[in-house]
This record gives sequence, structure tokens and C-alpha cells, in this order.
Amino acid sequence: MAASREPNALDYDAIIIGAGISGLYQLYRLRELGLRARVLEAGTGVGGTWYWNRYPGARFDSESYSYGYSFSRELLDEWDWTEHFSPQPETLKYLNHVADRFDLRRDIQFKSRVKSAQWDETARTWTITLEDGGKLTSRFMITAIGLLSAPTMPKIPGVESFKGRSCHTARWPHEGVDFTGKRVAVIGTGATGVQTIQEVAKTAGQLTVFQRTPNWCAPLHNDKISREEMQKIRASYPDIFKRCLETFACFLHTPDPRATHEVTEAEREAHFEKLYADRGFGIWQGNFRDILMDRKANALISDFVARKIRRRVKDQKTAEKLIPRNHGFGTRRVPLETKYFEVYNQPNVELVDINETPIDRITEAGIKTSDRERSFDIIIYATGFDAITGAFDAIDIRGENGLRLKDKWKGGPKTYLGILVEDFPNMMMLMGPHTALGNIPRSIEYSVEWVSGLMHYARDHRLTRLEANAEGVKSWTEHVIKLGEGLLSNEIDSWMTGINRNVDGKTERIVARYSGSAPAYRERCDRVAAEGYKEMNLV
Ligand code: NA7
Repeated sequence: MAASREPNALDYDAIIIGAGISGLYQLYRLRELGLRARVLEAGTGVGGTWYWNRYPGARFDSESYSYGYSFSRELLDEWDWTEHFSPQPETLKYLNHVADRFDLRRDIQFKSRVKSAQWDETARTWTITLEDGGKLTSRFMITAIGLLSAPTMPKIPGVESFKGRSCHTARWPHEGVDFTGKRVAVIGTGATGVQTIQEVAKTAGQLTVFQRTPNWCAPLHNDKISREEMQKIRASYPDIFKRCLETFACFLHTPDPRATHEVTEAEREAHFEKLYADRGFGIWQGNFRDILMDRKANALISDFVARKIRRRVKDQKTAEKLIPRNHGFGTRRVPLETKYFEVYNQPNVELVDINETPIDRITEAGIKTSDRERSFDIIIYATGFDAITGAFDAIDIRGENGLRLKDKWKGGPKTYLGILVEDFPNMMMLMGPHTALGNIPRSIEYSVEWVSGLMHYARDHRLTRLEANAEGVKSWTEHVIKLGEGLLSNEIDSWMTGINRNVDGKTERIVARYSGSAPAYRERCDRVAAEGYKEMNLV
């Protein structure tokens, strides 16, 4: 480590970029190892995703008690969740509580957006340059920059010309926005759009939703958690986290071992009904094991959800517009909703299918579609993110011989375990491409612990250069691509397949996610550590 070779020659042993769920926990662990660590955070506070996404209706789609940190019994003992799916303000409060409780803030530098990071082979260090020109040197660089953190505006002419108020959901004003009596437009109907729409519809004078692709939404069934219930949840934390570690994607839900055709039609309907009536992601993550692989099975659940939409939406023309046609249920991220479909029964809500009447441009007064112009007071852009690789692309990261990470990943990311990249020594990624995602905080805790294990090993063995080698990267990348074969979701355009037509060069599908099971991922990573990281080049 830095301290052992050249005492204090470097600013830090490790720089962590980002003070979200991963950055906070990584800082905690590195401190335990006695390392000089610093977190660089673009925002004015901690929380990452939960700091930036303050849009109305933002909340977890995973059960709160499966989503919080599990590493500290004291933290679990003292924190009460008030809803089964925590709303954003409560989650942000929680993460602030974590930062205070573990005294993390003294090593976090806010308002520090990283502009570039340059590897220096001779000194074996990273030089990190901030947007304000500040420079810091560090032996190791750990990216905790999130997989959905680079928001994108739509490529629609005239976006800058609107004279009313416009906000991207991921850059929501801290003081909030009052919709009472206002004419509001929402562009985008992904998980974010759905949460926003159902909330804004409560107070807006007129709400117009501009939909390009409808998504298969399912009921969230959120509820308050009483004190007694919280006590029971607290007592069962060991079981909850044990279950999360056993399931396919770290959710409380995991696929039903039966295939769709193994049950009778009546049993199948009953199972779908039960899942539709249950909380959370069960209908997506806990359904028959073949619904995300087998076209016939997928058609059955898609048909079931379509029937629900037709029943819930009064105007059948509108209902048909809300039913996805170009992808099956669960092949894109399933937005979870609370009376979302009923919003379209309100007299003050209009759905505009922009496939029928495309948006020509944003005007000074509002939005002009091919048939007419509508005036608005507020336009909300729920248009998503340059996902998974976007936050990396936003930083000019240069490894050996000035190689740009963006160039290295042309045509799709290449990684070792989703954590390391060849030619980018001493850079470790938390929630980078090719890691197991699923219930994100569970995956984060594992990745942070794995990276901390590697740091520990490096310290004990006085290593100053850790790099993935070509063979390891090739075999991991091939493994990830193979795992994605046969998955219906990999045949569909979505942020999960790296598509974002608002970003140049993001029009070809890539395999950006590890789609095997989380236990298998952990087993592989554990083995690498147990065998002394022999698949890596360590000096
Ligand atoms: P998503 O899921 O990427 O959704 C973005 C939405 O915005 C989607 O409906 C897009 O339609 C729409 N969009 C994007 N660009 C345009 C243009 N140019 N014109 C019209 N409509 C457009 O992002 P979210 O923020 O909802 O969710 C991202 C993840 O964050 C979510 O899955 C959770 O895991 C948390 P499209 O489908 O591309 O036709």
C-alpha cells in the first residue's frame, strides 16, 4: 500500500467515487482496514440514487427490510421502516443516518464531480481531476458511481425553448414542485414515469402523458408498517437476509421451481392471481421458472396482465394503448404501481400515444405533436438514463498508455467479475457492468466485501498493482454473454440491454448485465479470493 512504499507521497490509499449506498459502505470497510480513504461526491449530500431522484412518488420496489444494509446489527436494531416500500425521503433520511452513525462525513468531499482519472504506471497511482480543477492522487480508485445515474434528456427539437418549468426526474429540485391546478406533461413511462404519473395525477389540473412504449406494470401493494409489525420484522432480520442470499437475484422472491405447462390452466390462473395480489416483485421474480425464457409461457403471463389492464381501465381504446405489444411481460424492468391504470379513468388525465401522433418539437408554450400543440406549465422528463456504462463514459478514465475506458468497451464492456478491467490497474468497480445486480444493496454489500478482501490481501502482501489479466477477462466476459443466451429480455431494447436512442453510440444491444444466479456469482468470486487471486496479475 502507499503508506508502506512511499510514506505520505500520495494523497490517499483509496479514492471512492460516489457517496451512495456502495460508496458509504466501501468507506466504512476501508477505514476498518486502516486505509486512508476519501469519497468524492458530486452532490451536496450522501445518498446517490436516493439523493438525486427526488421526483414525486419515488420509492423502493423492493421490500424496505430487504433493501437496507445488513452489516450492522446495531443499525438494524435502531432503524424503523415505516412502509413496506420506503418512499425516497425516508430512504434519504436513512442513508444520512448511516453516514452520521458511522461518522462517515469527515472523509467525504461534497460538490466534487470527477472529470477525469488517469493511471500513472511509473508511480502506480491514479490522478483524479475534479471539475473545479482540483487534483488528488491515490493508489486505488473504486468507482461507486451507480448504474442508473447519468440521466438523459430526449433528443426532441426545441427542448431548450420551453418557457415553463421543466425537470428531469433524476435532477428534481430540492424544494419540490407544486402541481396544484397546473397543466403538466410527463414524457416517459418506465418505472420512474409510472411512479411520477400516479402521484402527479392527484393534484395536477390537467396531466398529459406522452407514451412511446407501454410497460408491463404490476401492483406494488404498499402499506404502512405498524410498530408491532416492525418488531416482528426486526426479529426476523437474520431469516430475511439469509433468504436474500439464497434467492436467484437477492430478492425475497425467487422463481417457482415449476414450469408453466406443468400445472393445469386453473392452477396457473390461481397462481398468477395470487402473485398479482401479493406485494412487490413476486409476479416478476417469483413466477413460474420459465416465464422469462419460454415464449409460450411468457405469452400466458402477458395475456393475464393484459386482461387485468382491460378490466382496470374504463376506456377500452386507452386500455389497448397501455398494453405492451413489442415485448413480453418481465422482459423489461417491471414498474410496480399503485392505481396507475386507474389514473387514466380520471377526467383530468390524457394519454397520448406518440407512435400515432409523434412529438414534432417542444415549443415555448408546450409540446407539438403531429396533430396539434398542447400548452403546459410544467414538463417532466422521465426519460431515463444512459445506464450501466453511462456514468463511466461521463468520466474520462484512462488506463495504461492513455487508453480510454470508453474505447476499451466499444462494442460492449469487458470485465473480470464485473469488478476489474484489464489495462486499468488498481481500479475496482462497484455495480459496474457484468456484476450480479438484482436487489441492489444486497449485491453492493457483497461487492464491497469482495473488494475489501482484495484490499486486505494487497495490504498484507505489500502489493501496489492489481490488474485483471486478458485470460480472466476473456473467460468472464464469455461466461456472462453465454448466461444471457435464451433470455427473452436480451432480445428487447431497454436500458438493460444498453439501448438509449438519446445517446450517440447506444443503439446496438450489448450484454451489460450478469444474468446468472447471485449465489453462483458469489461462489465464483469467493473461489477467486480463496485461491489467492491467481487469475489476476498482482505485483
Ligand atoms: P426507463 O425505464 O429507461 O424509461 C424511460 C422512458 O422514457 C421510457 O418510457 C422511454 O420510452 C421514454 N423515452 C426516452 N426517450 C424518449 C423520447 N425521445 N421520446 C419519448 N419517450 C422517450 O427509465 P426510468 O427512469 O423509468 O427507469 C430506469 C430504472 O431506474 C428503472 O428500471 C428502475 O430500475 C430504476 P421507450 O421505452 O424507450 O420507448
